[in-house]
Amino acid sequence: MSEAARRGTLVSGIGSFYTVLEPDGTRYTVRAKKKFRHQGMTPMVGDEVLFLPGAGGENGWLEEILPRSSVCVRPPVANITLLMLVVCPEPAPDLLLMDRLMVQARRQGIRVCLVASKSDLDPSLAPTLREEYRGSDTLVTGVSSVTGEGLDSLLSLMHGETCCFAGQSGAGKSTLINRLFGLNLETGEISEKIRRGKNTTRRAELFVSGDIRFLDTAGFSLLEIQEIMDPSEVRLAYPEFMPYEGTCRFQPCLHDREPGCRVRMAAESGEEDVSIKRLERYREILQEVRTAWRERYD
Ligand SMILES: Nc1nc2c(ncn2[C@@H]2O[C@H](COP(=O)(O)OP(=O)(O)OP(=O)(O)O)[C@@H](O)[C@H]2O)c(=O)[nH]1
Ligand SMILES: [Mg+2]
Ligand SMILES: [Zn+2]
Repeated sequence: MSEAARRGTLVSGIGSFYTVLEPDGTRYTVRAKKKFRHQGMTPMVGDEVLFLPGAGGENGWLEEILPRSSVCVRPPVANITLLMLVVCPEPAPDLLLMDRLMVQARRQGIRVCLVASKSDLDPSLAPTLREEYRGSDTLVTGVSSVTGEGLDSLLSLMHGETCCFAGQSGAGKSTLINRLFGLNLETGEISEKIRRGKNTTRRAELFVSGDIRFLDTAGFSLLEIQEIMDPSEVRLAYPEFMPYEGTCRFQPCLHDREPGCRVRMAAESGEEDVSIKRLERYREILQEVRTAWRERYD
Protein backbone atom coordinates (compact mmCIF):
# COMPACT_ATOMS: atom_id res chain seq x y z
CA MET A 1 0.00 0.00 0.00
CA SER A 2 1.49 3.32 -0.97
CA GLU A 3 1.44 6.07 1.59
CA ALA A 4 0.48 9.64 0.64
CA ALA A 5 3.42 11.97 0.10
CA ARG A 6 3.87 14.71 2.68
CA ARG A 7 5.01 18.25 2.26
CA GLY A 8 8.05 19.81 3.84
CA THR A 9 11.00 22.13 3.37
CA LEU A 10 14.46 20.88 2.49
CA VAL A 11 16.69 22.45 5.14
CA SER A 12 20.06 20.80 4.57
CA GLY A 13 21.82 18.17 2.55
CA ILE A 14 25.00 16.10 2.72
CA GLY A 15 25.88 14.00 -0.29
CA SER A 16 22.69 12.31 -1.42
CA PHE A 17 20.99 12.61 1.98
CA TYR A 18 18.66 15.49 2.73
CA THR A 19 16.88 16.73 5.81
CA VAL A 20 13.25 17.70 5.35
CA LEU A 21 11.41 19.78 7.95
CA GLU A 22 7.64 19.43 8.31
CA PRO A 23 5.59 22.48 9.38
CA ASP A 24 5.16 20.97 12.87
CA GLY A 25 8.95 20.89 13.33
CA THR A 26 9.56 17.18 12.73
CA ARG A 27 12.68 16.33 10.73
CA TYR A 28 13.15 13.45 8.35
CA THR A 29 16.18 12.16 6.50
CA VAL A 30 15.39 11.34 2.91
CA ARG A 31 17.26 10.30 -0.21
CA ALA A 32 16.67 11.74 -3.66
CA LYS A 33 15.26 9.31 -6.20
CA LYS A 34 17.32 8.61 -9.29
CA LYS A 35 14.73 10.31 -11.45
CA PHE A 36 15.98 13.71 -10.26
CA ARG A 37 19.43 13.02 -11.60
CA HIS A 38 17.95 11.83 -14.87
CA GLN A 39 15.92 15.04 -15.10
CA GLY A 40 19.01 17.10 -14.35
CA MET A 41 17.35 18.37 -11.19
CA THR A 42 19.40 18.81 -8.03
CA PRO A 43 17.45 19.27 -4.83
CA MET A 44 18.44 22.53 -3.15
CA VAL A 45 18.30 23.86 0.37
CA GLY A 46 15.13 25.94 0.57
CA ASP A 47 13.16 23.67 -1.75
CA GLU A 48 9.56 22.91 -0.93
CA VAL A 49 9.21 19.18 -1.49
CA LEU A 50 6.89 16.20 -1.33
CA PHE A 51 8.42 13.23 0.43
CA LEU A 52 7.66 9.82 1.88
CA PRO A 53 8.99 9.36 5.39
CA GLY A 54 10.80 6.07 5.92
CA ALA A 55 9.14 3.38 7.99
CA GLY A 56 10.74 1.85 11.09
CA GLY A 57 13.82 4.06 11.24
CA GLU A 58 14.58 3.73 7.52
CA ASN A 59 15.40 6.79 5.46
CA GLY A 60 12.54 8.12 3.39
CA TRP A 61 12.42 9.30 -0.20
CA LEU A 62 12.23 12.66 -1.84
CA GLU A 63 9.36 12.39 -4.31
CA GLU A 64 8.85 15.79 -5.84
CA ILE A 65 10.43 19.25 -5.91
CA LEU A 66 7.74 21.93 -6.03
CA PRO A 67 8.15 24.94 -8.34
CA ARG A 68 10.75 27.44 -7.11
CA SER A 69 10.09 31.15 -6.76
CA SER A 70 13.81 31.90 -7.06
CA VAL A 71 17.08 30.04 -7.52
CA CYS A 72 20.50 31.21 -6.40
CA VAL A 73 23.42 29.41 -7.95
CA ARG A 74 25.94 30.57 -5.45
CA PRO A 75 25.14 30.01 -2.70
CA PRO A 76 22.93 27.19 -4.03
CA VAL A 77 19.59 27.91 -2.44
CA ALA A 78 15.98 28.04 -3.60
CA ASN A 79 12.99 30.23 -2.73
CA ILE A 80 14.91 33.07 -1.11
CA THR A 81 12.88 36.27 -0.83
CA LEU A 82 15.42 38.55 0.87
CA LEU A 83 19.15 38.54 0.24
CA MET A 84 21.16 39.95 3.12
CA LEU A 85 24.48 41.12 1.71
CA VAL A 86 26.71 41.53 4.72
CA VAL A 87 29.64 43.91 4.37
CA CYS A 88 31.99 45.34 6.96
CA PRO A 89 34.41 48.26 7.24
CA GLU A 90 37.57 46.18 6.95
CA PRO A 91 38.23 44.77 4.35
CA ALA A 92 36.33 47.45 2.43
CA PRO A 93 33.26 46.07 0.65
CA ASP A 94 33.62 45.00 -2.96
CA LEU A 95 30.70 46.96 -4.37
CA LEU A 96 31.17 45.65 -7.91
CA LEU A 97 30.54 42.19 -6.53
CA MET A 98 27.56 43.47 -4.54
CA ASP A 99 26.09 45.10 -7.64
CA ARG A 100 26.50 41.91 -9.66
CA LEU A 101 24.65 40.00 -6.96
CA MET A 102 21.95 42.66 -6.89
CA VAL A 103 21.41 42.33 -10.64
CA GLN A 104 21.01 38.57 -10.30
CA ALA A 105 18.72 38.92 -7.30
CA ARG A 106 16.50 41.57 -8.80
CA ARG A 107 15.95 39.50 -11.93
CA GLN A 108 14.44 36.84 -9.70
CA GLY A 109 12.34 39.20 -7.64
CA ILE A 110 14.56 38.82 -4.58
CA ARG A 111 14.79 41.95 -2.44
CA VAL A 112 18.25 42.99 -1.28
CA CYS A 113 19.37 44.43 2.02
CA LEU A 114 22.92 45.69 2.42
CA VAL A 115 23.89 44.98 6.00
CA ALA A 116 26.76 47.21 7.11
CA SER A 117 28.09 45.12 9.99
CA LYS A 118 30.56 45.95 12.78
CA SER A 119 29.19 49.49 13.16
CA ASP A 120 31.07 49.58 16.48
CA LEU A 121 34.30 49.69 14.43
CA ASP A 122 33.11 52.27 11.91
CA PRO A 123 29.67 53.85 12.16
CA SER A 124 30.11 55.68 8.84
CA LEU A 125 29.74 52.62 6.59
CA ALA A 126 25.93 52.46 6.65
CA PRO A 127 25.42 56.18 5.88
CA THR A 128 28.01 55.97 3.07
CA LEU A 129 26.25 53.01 1.50
CA ARG A 130 22.85 54.63 1.94
CA GLU A 131 24.13 57.57 -0.09
CA GLU A 132 25.71 55.29 -2.70
CA TYR A 133 22.52 53.24 -3.13
CA ARG A 134 20.03 56.09 -2.96
CA GLY A 135 17.25 55.58 -5.46
CA SER A 136 18.16 51.92 -5.95
CA ASP A 137 15.50 50.31 -3.75
CA THR A 138 18.24 48.53 -1.80
CA LEU A 139 17.63 48.48 1.93
CA VAL A 140 20.68 49.58 3.89
CA THR A 141 21.03 48.95 7.58
CA GLY A 142 23.90 49.28 10.03
CA VAL A 143 24.37 46.66 12.75
CA SER A 144 26.83 45.68 15.43
CA SER A 145 26.88 42.25 16.98
CA VAL A 146 29.01 43.72 19.76
CA THR A 147 26.82 46.62 20.88
CA GLY A 148 23.53 45.26 19.50
CA GLU A 149 22.96 48.39 17.46
CA GLY A 150 20.48 47.98 14.60
CA LEU A 151 19.55 44.39 15.44
CA ASP A 152 15.88 45.19 16.08
CA SER A 153 15.40 47.00 12.80
CA LEU A 154 17.19 44.22 10.94
CA LEU A 155 14.90 41.67 12.56
CA SER A 156 11.82 43.68 11.64
CA LEU A 157 12.83 43.44 7.97
CA MET A 158 13.06 39.67 8.21
CA HIS A 159 9.51 38.83 9.29
CA GLY A 160 7.69 36.63 6.80
CA GLU A 161 10.80 36.33 4.63
CA THR A 162 13.24 33.62 3.66
CA CYS A 163 16.56 35.36 4.15
CA CYS A 164 19.93 34.33 2.87
CA PHE A 165 22.99 35.87 4.52
CA ALA A 166 25.85 36.18 2.07
CA GLY A 167 29.04 38.18 1.91
CA GLN A 168 32.79 38.02 2.12
CA SER A 169 34.40 35.67 4.61
CA GLY A 170 34.87 37.42 7.94
CA ALA A 171 32.12 39.98 7.33
CA GLY A 172 30.39 38.78 10.50
CA LYS A 173 27.42 36.80 9.13
CA SER A 174 27.53 33.90 11.57
CA THR A 175 28.22 36.16 14.54
CA LEU A 176 25.20 38.27 13.57
CA ILE A 177 22.91 35.26 13.20
CA ASN A 178 24.05 33.88 16.55
CA ARG A 179 23.26 37.19 18.20
CA LEU A 180 19.87 37.55 16.46
CA PHE A 181 18.59 34.03 17.06
CA GLY A 182 20.59 32.72 20.00
CA LEU A 183 22.32 30.11 17.88
CA ASN A 184 25.83 28.82 18.24
CA LEU A 185 27.19 28.73 14.70
CA GLU A 186 30.93 28.57 14.36
CA THR A 187 32.61 31.93 13.91
CA GLY A 188 36.24 32.86 13.54
CA GLU A 189 38.94 35.45 13.56
CA ILE A 190 39.81 36.70 10.11
CA SER A 191 43.53 36.05 10.64
CA GLU A 192 42.70 32.46 11.55
CA LYS A 193 40.61 32.03 8.38
CA ILE A 194 43.40 33.41 6.20
CA ARG A 195 45.88 31.07 7.79
CA ARG A 196 43.64 28.07 7.16
CA GLY A 197 42.50 29.45 3.82
CA LYS A 198 39.01 28.38 4.74
CA ASN A 199 35.65 29.86 5.58
CA THR A 200 34.39 29.17 9.05
CA THR A 201 30.97 28.36 7.65
CA ARG A 202 31.03 25.48 5.21
CA ARG A 203 27.59 24.03 4.75
CA ALA A 204 24.30 25.80 4.14
CA GLU A 205 21.43 25.03 6.47
CA LEU A 206 18.03 26.65 6.56
CA PHE A 207 16.74 27.62 10.00
CA VAL A 208 13.20 28.49 10.99
CA SER A 209 12.37 30.88 13.82
CA GLY A 210 8.68 31.82 14.03
CA ASP A 211 7.78 33.34 10.66
CA ILE A 212 11.42 33.95 9.74
CA ARG A 213 13.46 31.52 7.69
CA PHE A 214 17.13 32.18 7.26
CA LEU A 215 20.34 30.62 6.24
CA ASP A 216 23.96 31.36 6.79
CA THR A 217 26.32 30.72 3.92
CA ALA A 218 30.07 30.51 3.60
CA GLY A 219 31.74 33.70 2.52
CA PHE A 220 32.59 33.84 -1.14
CA SER A 221 35.93 34.86 -2.47
CA LEU A 222 35.26 33.87 -6.06
CA LEU A 223 31.85 34.72 -7.32
CA GLU A 224 32.46 35.49 -10.92
CA ILE A 225 29.83 33.41 -12.58
CA GLN A 226 27.74 35.78 -14.62
CA GLU A 227 24.38 34.49 -15.69
CA ILE A 228 23.89 34.71 -19.44
CA MET A 229 21.52 37.58 -20.03
CA ASP A 230 20.61 40.00 -22.77
CA PRO A 231 22.76 43.14 -22.26
CA SER A 232 19.72 45.34 -22.79
CA GLU A 233 18.14 43.84 -19.66
CA VAL A 234 20.87 44.77 -17.20
CA ARG A 235 19.60 48.32 -16.81
CA LEU A 236 16.21 47.03 -15.69
CA ALA A 237 17.88 45.93 -12.45
CA TYR A 238 18.64 49.61 -11.62
CA PRO A 239 15.51 51.29 -10.28
CA GLU A 240 17.35 54.62 -10.08
CA PHE A 241 17.60 54.66 -13.90
CA MET A 242 13.87 54.23 -14.37
CA PRO A 243 12.82 57.90 -14.09
CA TYR A 244 15.08 58.61 -17.11
CA GLU A 245 13.98 55.67 -19.23
CA GLY A 246 12.87 56.93 -22.65
CA THR A 247 14.32 60.44 -22.20
CA CYS A 248 17.85 59.87 -23.56
CA ARG A 249 18.75 61.20 -27.01
CA PHE A 250 19.03 57.77 -28.60
CA GLN A 251 16.47 55.01 -28.17
CA PRO A 252 16.94 52.47 -26.89
CA CYS A 253 19.76 53.79 -24.70
CA LEU A 254 21.74 51.35 -22.55
CA HIS A 255 23.11 54.29 -20.52
CA ASP A 256 26.61 53.27 -21.43
CA ARG A 257 28.50 55.92 -23.42
CA GLU A 258 25.77 57.09 -25.77
CA PRO A 259 25.74 60.85 -26.36
CA GLY A 260 22.85 62.68 -24.72
CA CYS A 261 22.31 60.00 -22.08
CA ARG A 262 20.10 61.44 -19.32
CA VAL A 263 21.18 58.85 -16.77
CA ARG A 264 24.80 59.89 -17.18
CA MET A 265 23.86 63.56 -16.93
CA ALA A 266 21.93 62.87 -13.75
CA ALA A 267 24.85 60.95 -12.26
CA GLU A 268 27.37 63.63 -13.25
CA SER A 269 25.28 66.41 -11.74
CA GLY A 270 25.74 64.76 -8.34
CA GLU A 271 22.34 66.09 -7.35
CA GLU A 272 20.06 63.31 -8.51
CA ASP A 273 19.33 59.85 -7.14
CA VAL A 274 21.94 58.21 -9.37
CA SER A 275 25.41 57.60 -7.96
CA ILE A 276 28.20 58.12 -10.49
CA LYS A 277 30.21 55.26 -9.03
CA ARG A 278 27.27 52.92 -9.31
CA LEU A 279 26.81 53.98 -12.92
CA GLU A 280 30.49 53.25 -13.56
CA ARG A 281 30.15 49.81 -12.02
CA TYR A 282 26.99 49.27 -14.07
CA ARG A 283 29.04 49.87 -17.21
CA GLU A 284 31.58 47.32 -16.08
CA ILE A 285 28.85 44.76 -15.47
CA LEU A 286 27.25 45.62 -18.81
CA GLN A 287 30.59 44.96 -20.50
CA GLU A 288 30.90 41.57 -18.82
CA VAL A 289 27.37 40.66 -19.80
CA ARG A 290 27.99 41.71 -23.40
CA THR A 291 31.09 39.53 -23.60
CA ALA A 292 29.26 36.54 -22.13
CA TRP A 293 26.31 37.17 -24.47
CA ARG A 294 28.55 37.28 -27.55
CA GLU A 295 30.24 34.06 -26.52
CA ARG A 296 27.05 32.29 -25.49
CA TYR A 297 27.05 29.77 -28.34
CA ASP A 298 30.80 29.05 -28.23
N1 LIG B 1 33.99 44.43 16.29
C1 LIG B 1 33.14 43.55 15.78
N2 LIG B 1 33.59 42.35 15.37
C2 LIG B 1 32.71 41.47 14.84
C3 LIG B 1 31.33 41.80 14.70
N3 LIG B 1 30.70 40.74 14.12
C4 LIG B 1 31.65 39.81 13.91
N4 LIG B 1 32.85 40.22 14.34
C5 LIG B 1 34.12 39.45 14.28
O1 LIG B 1 34.44 39.20 12.91
C6 LIG B 1 35.07 37.92 12.76
C7 LIG B 1 34.38 37.10 11.68
O2 LIG B 1 33.05 36.80 12.07
P1 LIG B 1 32.21 35.58 11.46
O3 LIG B 1 30.83 35.72 12.01
O4 LIG B 1 32.89 34.28 11.65
O5 LIG B 1 32.23 35.93 9.90
P2 LIG B 1 31.46 35.18 8.69
O6 LIG B 1 30.93 36.24 7.80
O7 LIG B 1 30.48 34.21 9.22
O8 LIG B 1 32.66 34.42 7.95
P3 LIG B 1 32.60 33.08 7.04
O9 LIG B 1 31.78 32.05 7.76
O10 LIG B 1 34.02 32.68 6.90
O11 LIG B 1 32.01 33.47 5.72
C8 LIG B 1 35.01 37.28 14.13
O12 LIG B 1 36.27 37.44 14.72
C9 LIG B 1 33.97 38.06 14.87
O13 LIG B 1 34.18 38.11 16.25
C10 LIG B 1 30.89 43.10 15.14
O14 LIG B 1 29.72 43.48 15.07
N5 LIG B 1 31.84 43.93 15.68
MG1 LIG C 1 30.28 32.20 8.97
ZN1 LIG D 1 20.79 56.76 -21.42
